[in-house]
Amino acid sequence: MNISDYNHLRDLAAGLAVEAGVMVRQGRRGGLQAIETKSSATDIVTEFDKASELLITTAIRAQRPDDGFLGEEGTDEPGTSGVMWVIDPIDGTTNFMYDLPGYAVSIAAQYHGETVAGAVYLPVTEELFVAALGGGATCNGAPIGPSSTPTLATALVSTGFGYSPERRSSNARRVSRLLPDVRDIRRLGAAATDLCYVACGRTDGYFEQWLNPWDVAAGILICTEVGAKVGTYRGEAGERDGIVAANPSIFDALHQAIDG
Ligand code: LIP
Repeated sequence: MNISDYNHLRDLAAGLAVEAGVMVRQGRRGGLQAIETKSSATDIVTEFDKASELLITTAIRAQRPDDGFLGEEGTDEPGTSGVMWVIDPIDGTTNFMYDLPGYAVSIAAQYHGETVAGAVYLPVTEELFVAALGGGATCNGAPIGPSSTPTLATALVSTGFGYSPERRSSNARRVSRLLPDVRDIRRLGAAATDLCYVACGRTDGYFEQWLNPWDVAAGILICTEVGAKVGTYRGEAGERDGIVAANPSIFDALHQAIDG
């Protein structure tokens, strides 16, 4: 695979992220009918999460029958081509349920485990972030880049909370340690949005534990392609590592502040 293959996968992801995003935005206007719960009473899935995943997987399968899929709403197929599509059909479903703007459709293509293309579409603001490995990243076709905020003390940092009470408490402790040392904290409600905002300089940093590949695969590539730094930090109680992303000037300070 080379850059023109990555560009092709990026364009496919981008077209479908917009198509699915427009579908869910229009559907939301008509109200929600089917809201079910998943891992906890606050972890929800709507008929539009499922319809979005179906739209995306059906369209890719028609063009690329040998590719694999990993989707938040249950699509799990290994494929045989080496390409795996990692899909969050609505990242920020709670925002979507409450008709808040921060939700996103996130689609990444991985080749033998490496993310080579990604697209994140924010249907309400109609912003499409895309990246191809080695080819940079854009928002609505324009170049983007991380902020140049020089210190943690002047940084605006976003985070997110998992769905279980224990996970929330553990991140609340981390946030309460960090809060006196930063400009302020935001909880935007969708990891894909958090990462794109770091990539375009709307926030200076972001961290969260307990994320799944579909939340972050496309957003991480969008960050790294514009020079934002992305790393991991030790999760609480030996659990899954957290993800931290930031502009290069504050990355080390933010990483140090949350890792421990
Ligand atoms: C959500 C994230 C959110 C995070 C939640 C959840 P969903 O994804 O993007 O920021 O805090 O734990 O993973 O469930 O709305 O697709």
